[in-house]
Amino acid sequence: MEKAWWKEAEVYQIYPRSFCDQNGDGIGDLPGILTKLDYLKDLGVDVLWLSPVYQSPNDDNGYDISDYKKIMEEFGSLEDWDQLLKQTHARGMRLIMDLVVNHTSDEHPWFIESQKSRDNPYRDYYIWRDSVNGGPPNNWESIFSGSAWQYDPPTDQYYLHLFSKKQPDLNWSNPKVREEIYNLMEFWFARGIDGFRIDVMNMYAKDMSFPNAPVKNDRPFQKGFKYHVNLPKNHEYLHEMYQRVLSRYDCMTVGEASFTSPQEGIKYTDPSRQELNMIIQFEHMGIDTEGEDKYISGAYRPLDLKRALTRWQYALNGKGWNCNYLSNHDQPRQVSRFGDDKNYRYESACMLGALTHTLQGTPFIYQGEELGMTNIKMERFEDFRDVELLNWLRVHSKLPGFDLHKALERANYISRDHARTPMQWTDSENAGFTSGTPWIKLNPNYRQINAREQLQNPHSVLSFYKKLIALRKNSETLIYGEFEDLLPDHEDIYYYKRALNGEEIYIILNLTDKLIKMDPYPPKGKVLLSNYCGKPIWEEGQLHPFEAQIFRKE
Ligand code: ISL
Ligand code: CA
Repeated sequence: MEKAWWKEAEVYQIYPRSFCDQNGDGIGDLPGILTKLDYLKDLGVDVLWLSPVYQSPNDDNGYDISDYKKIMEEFGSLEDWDQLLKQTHARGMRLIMDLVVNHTSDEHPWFIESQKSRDNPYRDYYIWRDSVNGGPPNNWESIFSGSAWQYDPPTDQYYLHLFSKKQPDLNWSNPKVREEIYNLMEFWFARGIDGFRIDVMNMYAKDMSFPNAPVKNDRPFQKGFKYHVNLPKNHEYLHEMYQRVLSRYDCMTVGEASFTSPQEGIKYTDPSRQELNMIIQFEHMGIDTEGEDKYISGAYRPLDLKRALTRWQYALNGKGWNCNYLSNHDQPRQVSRFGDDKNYRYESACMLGALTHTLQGTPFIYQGEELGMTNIKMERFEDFRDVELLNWLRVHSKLPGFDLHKALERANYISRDHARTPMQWTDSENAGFTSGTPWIKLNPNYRQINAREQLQNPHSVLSFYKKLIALRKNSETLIYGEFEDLLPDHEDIYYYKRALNGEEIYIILNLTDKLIKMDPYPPKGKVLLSNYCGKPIWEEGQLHPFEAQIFRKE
């Protein structure tokens, strides 16, 4: 297998708004991040991924960009950013930026022009269509609820927005739009970045005849995925982006690809196709959703998690490269979702970390994960900030049979805001995140769960993560080795092997809070890391709740 620095790297995602606030306005900022670089280096991080820091009206916290070449005022200046990059590089780390170019903000100058008249030179930068039968051009549903089309009175047409109505979709079929995008990518490469995480990169191409989506329920709008996800044209666009820009840099690219099968995933990441290095796939993020709407219901079963991950391991092996994650800024906290944040927080947080660090692929840590930060309990919908959830609520609360209590309970399980509560640095006021009032509620458990305490505690989640990161970094087998699922049908235990050049590393993970007998007994070896200090599995014969053991066969 071809070696690459981005395959060996440890990636850490920063959501700047919630990471560290230096000037006391309650909003995280670039100078705040600067003060934490030593913490990240010490953890073992190689690459920082910054969620968007560009100028934005913040309808979707920076994923709605009004100027790609400016830094959001609340976050600081371009000089602050230059300083951050310089200091990141000085510590031997790299920095990747979030490239959000499926859509812009409706406050971007291109869109403001585009809105002015049907013959404005920027009109065709976006997707405008006439009304059909007095309604929107078709029945597509926005990923953020409601119609994907917004009527704009001045020119009596609708524009397409797959996300919020303040995020109009760019028209990728227009070569001028693509030129603009390559140009802004060059701007950041010239400033010294090491790559991009590429937002919604599988929805650039749309079926430009905009057919109605198949009707699956009695709701007014329907999912149009068939016509705007993973179209052949999308691969052409990414290949062009590669040829025009990416191929000229020693950079890392990771594309975000929801609603994508492994077969499709290979196309994006197969090096011979020259598109991207890896993708953020979503299959394992959908296992606890029943039906298509994550805000309604669903339950987590460990076997579903195993099956989804194993499928991607086998499918990409030797053909593409996986990105291994269990949380990010769009997902709830992994220890609350797949672990037990009450009775076994330490054990399950460590076990889940062991999982993402021992599969084949590049591990991505989301800020606070290394502390075992948990979901927050919101008492009321007013405490949530996320546009996706609030739009959903606006649409769904009007439907017959809507149950507010149930919806709140589900939001307390799945909301994106769980990831967005401030980073818990200390046990002092506002968790050391800000001297002001945080923009979103702080999880009150920062008194117990915080970096300061964990840095001093050898038995903390943080200390375990450090060992885990170091273990992977020093093991070619854990990075490049073949993966084999040894108990694919077991309901509770994930047991797999990584092998390279005759070395075999075994990973046993108890995904549940039960005490489980191990059958068959694994081979004897040397324990490399475990979240329990008891006997190795071949002596003990059973696994404790959420136990993780990584060992080398001898
Ligand atoms: O968050 C999701 C599941 O709740 C996805 O549907 C998500 O909205 C989708 O994968 C796109 O995510 C990305 O683009 C969005 C932005 O809101 C997300 O934060 C970003 O990760 C629009 O830019
Ligand atoms: Ca600030």
